[in-house]
Amino acid sequence: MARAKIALIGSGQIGGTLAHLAALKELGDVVLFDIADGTPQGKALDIAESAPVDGFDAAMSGTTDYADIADADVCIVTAGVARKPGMSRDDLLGINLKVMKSVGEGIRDNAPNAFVICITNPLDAMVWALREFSGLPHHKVCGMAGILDSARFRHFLADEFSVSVKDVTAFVLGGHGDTMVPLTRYSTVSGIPLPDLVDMGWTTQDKLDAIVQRTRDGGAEIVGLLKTGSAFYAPAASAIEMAEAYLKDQKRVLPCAAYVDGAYGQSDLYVGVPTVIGAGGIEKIVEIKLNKEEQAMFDKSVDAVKGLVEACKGIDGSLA
Ligand code: A3D
Repeated sequence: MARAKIALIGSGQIGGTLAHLAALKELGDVVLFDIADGTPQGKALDIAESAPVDGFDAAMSGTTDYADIADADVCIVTAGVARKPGMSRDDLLGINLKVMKSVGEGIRDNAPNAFVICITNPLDAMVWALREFSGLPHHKVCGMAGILDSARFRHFLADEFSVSVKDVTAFVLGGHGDTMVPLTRYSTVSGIPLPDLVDMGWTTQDKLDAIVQRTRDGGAEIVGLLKTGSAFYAPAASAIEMAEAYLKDQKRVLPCAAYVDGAYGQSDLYVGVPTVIGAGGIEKIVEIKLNKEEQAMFDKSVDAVKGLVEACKGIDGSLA
């Protein structure tokens, strides 16, 4: 059977890391695309030259021509600009919306059967716009954020409890922004929910609240440290988990920005929800029962996403 083809649209910090991870995991042949001529070609060659050392079989190439992503099985989109200190994700909207238009059209014309994972910020609005511009089916276009936000939450919790990250599960819902909703009730250590762990004296409610807030601010914390850009190792690892679930039909239950039309009382919107990812793309949206407080937080997050989508429509009349 031929190898899968993975197109990475955007070959910056995340794009390069995605290429390296996809190669190490032998998920398929990788095509790096970027408008900055030389960057995708240079990164592709550099990673290809690591293959004899690491022992992976995956062809790597770099391009500035959309024709080279033809018939890709997966497209992961990181094209655009990233945050600098002091910027919010929403500040990127105007610039990255234009980028989503060219990327969406490039995918539509060259890889219309791909499973598309958007990472470009502000995530929930950009994945919505990318879907509109590409015209691909909604279940084949999604956004990466929930896995990253959950991973950050899991890391902080494992650190607090001095247990392995492998035994910590976490659930984060809603938009990828300051209003994201880390759900403590559905987050566990080996099945023991966080509120029970507070009762057991493993941590205090105050410490747990601080960890929830640190999770919400997780992206800004890295931006503040790096000063020149935003996180890229954990975002890339998270998107690779989604691509692998699709390519290997793993039916993984993963939180991601998915098209919601009916579930959670929402319609015609991309927002972070638990999903099942397999060969059919987003095969299912898992609708969990939220309590009043959680529902209120989710609604607030949805409102923030809706505001950004409206702003997109205001900027580009073809989206209205
Ligand atoms: P960066 O290293 O700047 O790479 C972006 C790349 O996109 C650059 O190489 C640009 O040349 C390229 N580019 C710009 N315009 C186009 C275009 N029209 N077509 C093709 N390529 C283009 O950024 P990065 O890799 O660090 O981040 C990429 C995006 O991911 C940014 O928007 C970040 O805000 C976002 N991001 C999202 C998350 C989420 O969890 C959702 C996390 C971290 C970063």
